[in-house]
Amino acid sequence: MTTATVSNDKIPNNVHLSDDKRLQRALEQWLPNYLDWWKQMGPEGFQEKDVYLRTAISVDTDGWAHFDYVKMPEYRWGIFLTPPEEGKTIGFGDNFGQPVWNEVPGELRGTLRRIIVTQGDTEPASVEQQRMLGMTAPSLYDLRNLFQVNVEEGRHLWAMVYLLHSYFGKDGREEAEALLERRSGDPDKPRILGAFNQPVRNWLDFFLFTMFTDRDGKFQLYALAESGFDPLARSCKFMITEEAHHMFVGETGVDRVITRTAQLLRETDDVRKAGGIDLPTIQKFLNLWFSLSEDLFGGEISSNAADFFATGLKGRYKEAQYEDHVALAGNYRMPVLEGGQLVEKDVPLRNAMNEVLRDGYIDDCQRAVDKWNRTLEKNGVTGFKLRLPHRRFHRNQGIYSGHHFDPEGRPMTAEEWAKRRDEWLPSAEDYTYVDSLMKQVVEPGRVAGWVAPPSKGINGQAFEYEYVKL
Ligand code: BYC
Ligand code: FE
Ligand code: FE
Repeated sequence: MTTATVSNDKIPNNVHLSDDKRLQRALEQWLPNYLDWWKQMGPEGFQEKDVYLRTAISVDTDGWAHFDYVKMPEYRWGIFLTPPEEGKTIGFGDNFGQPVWNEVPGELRGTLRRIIVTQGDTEPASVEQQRMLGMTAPSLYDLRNLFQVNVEEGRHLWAMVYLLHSYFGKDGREEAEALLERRSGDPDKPRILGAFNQPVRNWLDFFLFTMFTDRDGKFQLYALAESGFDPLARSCKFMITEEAHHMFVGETGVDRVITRTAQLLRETDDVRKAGGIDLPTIQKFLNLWFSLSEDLFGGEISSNAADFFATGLKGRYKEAQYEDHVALAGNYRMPVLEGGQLVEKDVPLRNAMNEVLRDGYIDDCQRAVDKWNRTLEKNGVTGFKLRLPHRRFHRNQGIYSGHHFDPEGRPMTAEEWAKRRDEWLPSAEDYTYVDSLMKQVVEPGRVAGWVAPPSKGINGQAFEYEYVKL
């Protein structure tokens, strides 16, 4: 299969869409519904503006993307899968070593559809969560990055809808419609996973969301890139390429906020008075988005996860790094609550696969936090370090949900928690303050007072570049 795209197709793709007229028609029918959704729920206020965007045009490692001015509704959302590999076999589970599937095995149909729908649902959800942020962008550069993330999440939805339409017949088409009907935060038709119903009110939320929540995306996509269902594996593999920029926006976004805060701390002890975001507030937002994102890995002890692994639908992060791909032997030791006490328990490894994936995620998050702390140090802040709260802190999924723990992971009563909650998570007053800083700054080269400019622009352009033509 070639990786070239046929540029005059309505839907850019490297899957020979024009050879499958039925599928092409089905997707072309979904397209206007998608565009209606985008216009209604996509970025508010900038649909007619030219934005300097990256568009995926192939899966070649160099030259996969093209940068140019595009109006967002005219973005060419395409379908790209990494090329199939000759003789590829399933890398884990009970079917280890068997050839990968290019059709859906009948007995796995329901489970696989569910995984694809869950993955697909997060993509439009995040666009919905972020739709008002353009109104308060701290710079033209940030405005452009927001829209870049948004259009690519739109493309990720396309990637999952392609799979639903191609491999799941009528149910797949119905699921594809339903992906456009659920709404983030809507009590009657919410998005599927918790964090995707949480408001992203301001740019501090946004930077922490792209840092922590998109990073769950990275780990889930890596796990699905191992799938024995090869079209899913190949779709996710290419999605990871785009994901790197989303996490870059988050990680450097937070780094720029703390850089600015550190500058203000040289002049004053009262960062808020100087219009910055004080470090304790940043820590609380970090605690919130890290814990919400940890929940996205599901329960510590999960028969779903065991089934996904056993059947070969979802592997581990970079499965090749493990020696034993069957994982029938061995346990994962974890502290479990029994009668209010934490007791170490051995859990069969397959049932602990969510926790294994979460471990890798937490390490990756810690690496970024260490980097932020080096930024603080370099900028003369010695008395404060950011830190990840304990994995038991503020959890709403899994064995620790329904219980209370402090950021060190120590159990506490509901009364103590209620008393101290606002020390650890953003209070209404913290939100009011951070929201009050959010004023749109869009003159090229200017930046809001609560965040430092980036060290460089996008695609070799200067920070002053006119990333969005207003
Ligand atoms: N919220 O066995 P359990 C991304 C449900 S992000 C609500 O513990 P399982 C992106 C669960 O569904 C990546 N419900 O969990 C980022 C189950 O329900 P049922 C998205 C939850 O199934 C930023 C029950 O609780 N991709 O791409 O092992 C911007 C018990 O489940 C939650 C994926 O998630 C939650 N947080 O694992 C844009 C990959 N957690 O069956 C995009 C596909 C669990 O009792 N999904 N539940 O009704 C999966 O692999 C799994 O569904 C999960 C859950 C890892 C999410
Ligand atoms: Fe995505
Ligand atoms: Fe993303």
